[in-house]
Amino acid sequence: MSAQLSPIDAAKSIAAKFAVQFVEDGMRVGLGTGSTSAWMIRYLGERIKDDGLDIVCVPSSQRTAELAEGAGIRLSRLDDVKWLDVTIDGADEYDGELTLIKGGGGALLQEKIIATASDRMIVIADHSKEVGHLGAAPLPIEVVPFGLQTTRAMVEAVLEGMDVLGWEAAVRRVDGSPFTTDAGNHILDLHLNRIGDPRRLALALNQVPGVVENGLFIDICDVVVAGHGDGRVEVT
Ligand code: ABF
Repeated sequence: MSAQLSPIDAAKSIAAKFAVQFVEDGMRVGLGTGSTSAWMIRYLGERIKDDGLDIVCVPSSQRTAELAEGAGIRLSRLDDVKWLDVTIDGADEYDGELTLIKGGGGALLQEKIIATASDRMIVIADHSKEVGHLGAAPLPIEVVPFGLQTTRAMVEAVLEGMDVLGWEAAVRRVDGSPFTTDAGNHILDLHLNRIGDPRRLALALNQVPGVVENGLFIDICDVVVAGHGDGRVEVT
């Protein structure tokens, strides 16, 4: 690890380095998206090169596919491998039950598909992502482009009946235009401040017709590897 890394980057890097030790020869591995996953991809590439690790990986986004190809990682499609042994991915927040908010990077739909299609999901994060209650980070939801503003209004109406402290659904924009996901959809960022009942909220959001998926990962994550800036790693 380079000496000039910030404490946050050092924490992400050490978590990623620790987690790639869980990957064994012959495994089918889901690759997450984001800056912590970028470290993981780099370390997996090193294990392939240095230890002769023989694995096949499914990327959760186009960005990750490009990084993995650059690291010399063999890629496949989920439909070709059908099931994964393990997925390693980052998160925006995690709580004591290992419930997650994901999707800050806009890849939540494919991330959720590969994590759910895995025997094991390992989250890698800097320890500051741990929270007592989810919701300080915005909760992203992926929505179809058709009727975007109508869907947004329907989502806000759902939020008013939920145990949350904020009710705003904001269209994520890049250079003034709605952000578009790899699947051609848009993202609404829900500013909720505190999510009292993640399970009820996740179910209610997915009932809105234009909503494809929400960024709450419930009963999906098995292990969190949290890194600290001083090189310590905690496994939960
Ligand atoms: C992805 O990357 C997302 O689901 C999550 O939003 C984000 C975590 O970002 P980072 O690793 O850059 O902190 O895993």
